[in-house]
Amino acid sequence: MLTLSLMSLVVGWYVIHTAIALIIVNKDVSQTTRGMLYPRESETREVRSLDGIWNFVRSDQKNPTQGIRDQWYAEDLSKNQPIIPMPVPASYNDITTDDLRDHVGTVWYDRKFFVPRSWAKEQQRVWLRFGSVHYEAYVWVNGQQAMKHEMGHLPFEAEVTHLLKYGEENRITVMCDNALIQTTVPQGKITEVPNDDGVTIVQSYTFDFFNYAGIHRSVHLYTTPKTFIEEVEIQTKLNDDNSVGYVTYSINVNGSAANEADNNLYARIQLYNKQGVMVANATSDSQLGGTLKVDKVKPWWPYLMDPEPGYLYEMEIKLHAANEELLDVYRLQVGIRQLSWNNAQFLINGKQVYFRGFGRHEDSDIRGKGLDNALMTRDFNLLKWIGANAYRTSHYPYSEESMQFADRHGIMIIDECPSVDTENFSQELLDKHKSSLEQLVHRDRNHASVVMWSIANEPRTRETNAGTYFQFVANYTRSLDKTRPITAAIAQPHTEDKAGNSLDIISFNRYNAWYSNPGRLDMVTQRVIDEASGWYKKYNKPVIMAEYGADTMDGLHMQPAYVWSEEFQSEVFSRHFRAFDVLRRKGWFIGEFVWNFADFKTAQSYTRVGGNKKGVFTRARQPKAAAHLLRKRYFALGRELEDCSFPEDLFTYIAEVGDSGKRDASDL
Ligand code: BDP
Repeated sequence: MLTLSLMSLVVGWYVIHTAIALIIVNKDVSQTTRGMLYPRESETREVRSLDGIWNFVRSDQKNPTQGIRDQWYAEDLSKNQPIIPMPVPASYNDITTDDLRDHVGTVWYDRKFFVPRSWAKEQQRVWLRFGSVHYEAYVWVNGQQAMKHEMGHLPFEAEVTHLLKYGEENRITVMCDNALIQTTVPQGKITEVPNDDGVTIVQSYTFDFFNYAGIHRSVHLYTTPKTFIEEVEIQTKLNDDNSVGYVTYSINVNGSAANEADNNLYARIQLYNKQGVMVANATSDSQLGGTLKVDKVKPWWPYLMDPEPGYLYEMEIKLHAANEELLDVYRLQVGIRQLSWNNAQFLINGKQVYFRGFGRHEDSDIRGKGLDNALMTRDFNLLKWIGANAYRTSHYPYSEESMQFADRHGIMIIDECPSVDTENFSQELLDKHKSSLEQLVHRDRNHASVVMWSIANEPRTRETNAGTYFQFVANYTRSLDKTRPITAAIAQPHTEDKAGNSLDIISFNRYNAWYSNPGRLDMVTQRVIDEASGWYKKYNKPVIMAEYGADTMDGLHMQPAYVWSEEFQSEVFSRHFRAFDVLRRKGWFIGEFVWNFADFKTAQSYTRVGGNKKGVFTRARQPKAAAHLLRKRYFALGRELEDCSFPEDLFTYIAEVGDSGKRDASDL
C-alpha cells in the first residue's frame, strides 16, 4: 500500500505540467545564456579539469526527491549511502552489471578537489562549468547550491568564487534527473505500470535512441580576472572574389576596472595565420566592437572543396583598462567564410554546395553518450576516409570539442537542437524549445563549420498548432542569427506538413524499402524523386534528403539481397543514388545524408537487435560493405563537383581493362 501511494506521488511529481494548450503565444525566453566561452588557458586564465572517477549513488526510484529532503549534498555521499565509482565524463547506464541501465529518476555524484591557495586573489573569479549533464542537474559546492540547469547536451556554468575554500579541500555534489515528460526537450512519458512485484514506474519515449544519462561531458574549474571577457561574437564575410575577408566582432565584459577612471575599457584584437604571422589587428571602439580586414585571406572551405579545407586563424583578444593595464586575454579559432542561400541553392563563399554526409549519434559501447576523445578522433578520420563533407548533429547538440574538430577538418554541420518527435505543442514546451535553441546558438555561433540550424527532428507537423508553433520557433532562431539558414528534418507527408513555410531549407526523412514497402528495392528510386519534387513544389525551397537507410547486421550476407543483409544495405543506397542524380539535375536538390554513420543503442524493442543497425560503420567503428560503396560515391561527387583528387586506395585492382587497370570516375 505504502509502495503504491509513494509510486503515485512519483508519477505525480513528473506529470504536473502536461496540459496541452489550445492557444500558444510567443513569449520571450525568460533566461538567456551569458558567458560560457569554452574554457581556455591564457596569460590571465587557468583551467582545471574535474574529470575522473566520482562517487555515485542512485536514489530509490520510488523516492526520487529523498536526497533533497535529507540534504545529501550537506555531507560526503559516502557518509549516508553505499557509493560506487563512476567515471566522468560518461553515461552511467552501461557501467555497472545491474539494472542501473534502466533507472528512472535521480542519481547523485560527488567528488573532492583542492583549490590552490594561489587562487584566492582579490582580482580573480573562479567558475565551475559542465559541458553537459543529461537531463536536469542540480549542483552544490561545499553544501551550498551553486546552480541548476535543465536540458541535456548543452553547457552551463556559475561563478563559485564565494563558495570555494582556498588552500583546502572542497566538495562538489551533483544530482541528475533523467526523467523526460511531455514538457521536457525531448519529450517522454512517465507512467505507473503493474509488474510482478506490484507496480513500477516506466519511462517511455518515441525517439529512437537510448536515453543515456549522467555527466556526459567534461567538468572544468577555471579562473578569470575580476573584469573579464564574458562574450565574444564574430561574423565573417568575404568580398566578391574571396580575396579579402572581414571579421566583425563584438565583445561583452563582465565587471569593471578597479579604478573608476580606468573604466573606459577597450580591446586590442590581433589575427594570426597558421604560421603564427599577424595578418590583421585593430583596436575596438568604445562599445568593444569593430571589424578586422584580412587581405589575401584564406577562406574557410569544406573538406574536398579546396586543397586546404578548414583553414582557421587565431584571434587574440586583449582587454585593457583606459590606463593600458592588461585585464584579460582570450583566444579563439576563426574560419572566415560567407554563407548565402536562395530558393534553390545553398552557397559557401559564392560556390554552390552539395551536402554529402550522415545523420549521426554521440554513442558508443560502455561510455554511452560520454565524451571520448579517442572515439571522436576516429570518427573524424572515418568521415574523411569516406569523403563526407557534412553531418547533422541528430538529434541534439554534440560536444564543443567535436565542433572544434569540425571547424578544423572542414566538415559542415547542420546543428540540431534536442527536440525530437515534437508533439502535444504546449506553451511550456514552446518556451523550453526556444530556450534550447537560444543555448545552442549562443554556444555555437562562432563556429565556421556550423552552416545551418535544425530546429527539430521529425516533429509532428501536421498536428493542430504545428504551423504557429514552428513559426514561433523558426522566427526566434532567426532573431538570434540571421547569417545561417534554418531547417528541420520532417517525416510527415509534405501534403499535410504545416512547418515548411517557416524554414529556409526543407529536409525530409524517408525509409523506402524499409519502413515503407520493406524489401522492395524496386520501390525506392521513383518514390524518392516524387517526394523530393513534392516538397520543392509545395515550398519552392532547396531540398535535402536528411535520412534514408536500412538496418544491417554486419556479417549477414544474402544474395539476392534480403532485408538486414549487407547486400541489401548496399542496394538500398544504390537505388537512392540513382534518385539523387536525377534530382541533382533539377537544380534545387542540395544534399544526401545517410542514416546512420554508425550503429547505436536504442530502447529495447523487437525491431532492434542490440540497437539500431543502420550504421555504415559498426558501433566499434569498422566499415560494413556499404561503407566502401558510399566512399566511392562521395569521392565521385567530390571529383565531379569540386574536382577533388581520389585517394590512392579508392579502387581495388581487379583486372587489366583496356590499356591499364586504372579507373576514372566513369568506371564507378
Ligand atoms: C527516423 C528517426 C531516427 C531513427 C530512424 C530509424 O529520425 O531517429 O533512428 O528513423 O528508425 O525516423 O532508423
